[in-house]
Amino acid sequence: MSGSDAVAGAPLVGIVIGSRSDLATMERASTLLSDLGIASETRVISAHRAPGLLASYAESAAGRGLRVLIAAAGLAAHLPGVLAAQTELPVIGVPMPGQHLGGLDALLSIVQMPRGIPVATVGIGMAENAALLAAQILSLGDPEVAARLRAYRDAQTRAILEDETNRTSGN
Ligand code: RP5
Repeated sequence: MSGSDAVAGAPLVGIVIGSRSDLATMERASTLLSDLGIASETRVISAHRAPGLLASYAESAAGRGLRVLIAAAGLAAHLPGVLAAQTELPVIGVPMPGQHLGGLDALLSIVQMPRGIPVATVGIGMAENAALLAAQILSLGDPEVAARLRAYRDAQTRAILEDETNRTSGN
C-alpha cells in the first residue's frame, strides 16, 4: 500500500502498521509528513502474521533510500522492536489503542526494549508526534525540512495566542 503520494520523490519515511485496522490512525502521520514536504510509504506488515515479509522489508529499507521508520501496532506490539532488530535505521514506535487495555499493553510492549536495540516510543495513538519526530531527524541534514518544522511550530504557537486573545477579549 502506498502512503502519501502527494509528495514527489522516493519515500524517506517508511510507515509500517500491524493491521489495516491501524490505518486510519496512521494516515494522520503520512498526511503530516506530506504537509512537511516529506515523501513516505505505508505498508501493512504484521510481525506475527507475516514475519518473513517484515524481515525482507527491514533488510531492504535502508538500501531503498528510507531514512527513518515509523512502526505502529497494538496488543502484544512486537512490530517496532522486531523491525528495529533488523535494521540500523531509527525506528519510532506508535502504540495503538486497544479494545481492552486502552493501549497500555502496546505501550509497554514497545517502550520496554532491551538494551542495545532502541525504539523511540511516542504516546498511545500519537501518530502526529511520530511524524514530527521523523521530520526532526531528517531536518538534521535538510535545512528545508528544518524551515518547514519551524513554520509548523510558529503556526501552532500563533493559533494558541490568537485563540487566547479572542477568548479573553470577549470577557
Ligand atoms: C496488532 O493487533 C495490530 O497492530 C492491531 O493494532 C491489533 C489488532 O489487529 P486486527 O485484529 O485488527 O488485525 O497486530
